[in-house]
Amino acid sequence: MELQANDALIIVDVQNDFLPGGSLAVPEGDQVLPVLNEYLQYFTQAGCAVFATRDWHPENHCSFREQGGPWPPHCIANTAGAAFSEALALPAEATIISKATTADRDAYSGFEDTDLAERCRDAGSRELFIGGLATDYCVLNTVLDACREGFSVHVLGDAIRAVNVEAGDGDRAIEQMKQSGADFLTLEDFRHQ
Ligand code: VGL
Ligand code: ZN
Repeated sequence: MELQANDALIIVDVQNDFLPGGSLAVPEGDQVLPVLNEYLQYFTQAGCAVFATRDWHPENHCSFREQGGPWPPHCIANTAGAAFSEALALPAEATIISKATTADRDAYSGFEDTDLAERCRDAGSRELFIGGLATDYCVLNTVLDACREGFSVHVLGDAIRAVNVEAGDGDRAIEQMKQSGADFLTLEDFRHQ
């Protein structure tokens, strides 16, 4: 894989609440950290734009169980649980995209109610490389929106993990992303060049 400077890396929701010990921990979510850090080296070396999305909910967010939603409270803006993992080597130049920031709306996709598509186009990016958490929610919906927006989408298959509320959700999400035109890569595709 030969990266071009106008390719963009999108890291989805690598926040403490989605990691082991967090309020909505994704099984093996921490396993994406060293993998994403290696990808970050390749993308920053190539001069690519890096975007990091984050779930950034108010205390009374509609997705929380006490409001009738499906999830325990998670990623409440400005709390430790909403912070990016300390173990993620995000460069200072990374652009942070906050989503689902109002009580009445949820957004699994980093493109929903944000300027992410516009920012990718402003960076001259047509090829987007996407990894993070969780495969069956925010990665899935970010990838589907990226395909709909007309980007050429590459999922970093070794840098995603699923919640799997129902067994097989992660595998079905991968199938859906492939059906929508995304292809899947791993670190092996970037090594030994
Ligand atoms: C997510 C569940 C609730 C995610 C966000 O980032 O995949 N999942 N909110
Ligand atoms: Zn959320």
